[in-house]
Amino acid sequence: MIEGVDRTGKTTQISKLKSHLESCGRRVHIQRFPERNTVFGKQISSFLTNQVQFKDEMIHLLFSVNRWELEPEIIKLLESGTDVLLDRYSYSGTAYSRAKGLDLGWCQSPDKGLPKPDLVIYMSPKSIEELASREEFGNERYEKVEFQKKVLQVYEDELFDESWVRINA
Ligand code: DGP
Repeated sequence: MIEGVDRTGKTTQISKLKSHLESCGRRVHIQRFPERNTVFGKQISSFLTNQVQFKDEMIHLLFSVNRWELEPEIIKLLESGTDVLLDRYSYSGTAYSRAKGLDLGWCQSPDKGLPKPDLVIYMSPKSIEELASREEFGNERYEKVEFQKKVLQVYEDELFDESWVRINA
């Protein structure tokens, strides 16, 4: 699983990891979250592009439901021997909602029971200001410097665990 704030290069790094694992002979599938092409993913996409409004609690639950929507598929892939690389997962769910002030335990609860990752790769930025200068920053709802700083703080202070692999983003 790869985690981190917006524009840290998660998607680029995970596709490089996929190529590497495939060159070692493994079968690999990337699952990106949010997965926008599902029933609930479409609602999330409309929210992120500011076409609809949802209460903080509602969008939090929708993101979690989106992970549950894909859970059977992820289990099936794992059982068939395919490596599943997740581009964001439950930690994103907590980081973004916690940054809005929702309770930590409440944020974690709806994801309880989802498959756990074997490894968390965390993309660690030098500063949010540097990320904000990257291409396409600012296109979606959460891409605001002050908000991203809060999300980063949650990753660093409340979620980061010694078992995670920290990569200089
Ligand atoms: P991405 O496709 O990785 O750029 O993610 C889209 C946006 O949604 C990004 O600003 C991060 C945010 N996001 C991703 N997962 C979650 C989640 O589970 N909950 C919340 N509230 N936001 C999320």
